[in-house]
Amino acid sequence: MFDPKVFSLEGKVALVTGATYGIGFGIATALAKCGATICFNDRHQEKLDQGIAAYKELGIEAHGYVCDVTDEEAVARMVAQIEKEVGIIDILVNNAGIIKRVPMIEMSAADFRQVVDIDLNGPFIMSKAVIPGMIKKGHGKIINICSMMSELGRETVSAYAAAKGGLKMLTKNICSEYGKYNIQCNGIGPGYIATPQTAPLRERQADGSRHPFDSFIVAKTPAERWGDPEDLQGPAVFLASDASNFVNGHILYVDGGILAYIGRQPE
Ligand code: NAP
Ligand code: GCO
Repeated sequence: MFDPKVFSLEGKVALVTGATYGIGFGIATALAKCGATICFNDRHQEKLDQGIAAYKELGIEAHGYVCDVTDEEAVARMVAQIEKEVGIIDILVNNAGIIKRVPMIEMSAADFRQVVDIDLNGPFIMSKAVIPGMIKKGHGKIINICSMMSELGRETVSAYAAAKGGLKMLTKNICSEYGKYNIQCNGIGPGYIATPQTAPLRERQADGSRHPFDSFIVAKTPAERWGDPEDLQGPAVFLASDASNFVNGHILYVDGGILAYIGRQPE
C-alpha cells in the first residue's frame, strides 16, 4: 500500500547552500515544512542574520553558518560543526551560485574561473565533505541546482553554461560512484525564475514597458510566465524524500516547458 509519509522529511537534517533568499530560501522552507531541520550558509554574517530572521518569521528555527562554498577548509569546519550541533547531514542542496553576463571574448580568465569555482567546484567541495557522513548513516540525498544552461547556450553566459553543464555531469558521476551506498544525487534544472540573480533581466524600461529579455522569456516559456522559487519546492521535496529512492543521476527540469518548446512561430 502506498504511504504518503514517504514524502515526509521528519527527523532529517538538510543543508541548503546560499539559502538566505531566492531559490535556496524557497527550497529550504519547503524542506522545513515537511519536517527537516534546516542548516544554511552565507558568505556574510549580516545576510546570515537576515536569513535567520526570515526563517523565524515563517516559524522555522534554521541553523546558519558563515561559509564560502569554495573554501575547502571552511566547508569541512562547517560540516563538522553541523554534525556536532545538529546531526549528520541527510540532505545536501547545492544551491549557491553566481552568474556573470559578459561576451566570452571580453571575459577575463579570472572572472570565468570565479564562476566555475562557485558554481562547479563549490558543489564538488560540499559533496565531498558530506558524503562520508552519508555513507556512515547508510543513506543520503544530494540535489544540485543546475540550469537551462546545463543544456543550452546563449550570448554572454559562457562561464555559467560551462559550470552548469559540468554540474549536470558531476551529478551523474556522484550517482555512479556512490549509488551503492544508498546515496541519490539528482539535479533540478530551474527555468527562468524571478530572483535577485535574474532581476537585471526583468527591469522595467524607462517607458514602463517590459525588458526585451523579459518578453523573450515569457514568449519562450509554454507556461507564459517566469517561475517563482515556490515552483521548485515540490520537486525539491520529492528529490529529498524517500519517494525518490530509486531516482538517481537524473536532472529534473522545472522550466514551465522551455526545453520542450521550439519557440513561437512567426505571426
Ligand atoms: P541569487 O538570488 O543570486 O542567490 C544566490 C545565493 O548564493 C545567495 O544566497 C548568495 O549568497 C549565495 N552564494 C553565492 N556565492 C556563494 C559562495 N561562494 N558561498 C556561499 N554562498 C554563495 O540566485 P538564485 O536565482 O536564487 O539562484 C540560486 C541557484 O539557482 C544558483 O545556483 C543559480 O545559478 C541557480 N539557478 C537560478 C535560476 C534563476 O532563474 N534564478 C535558474 C536556474 C538556476 P551571498 O552572495 O549573500 O553570499
Ligand atoms: C541568464 C540567466 C540564466 C538563468 C537560469 C536559467 O542570464 O540567461 O540568468 O542563466 O538564471 O540559470 O535556467
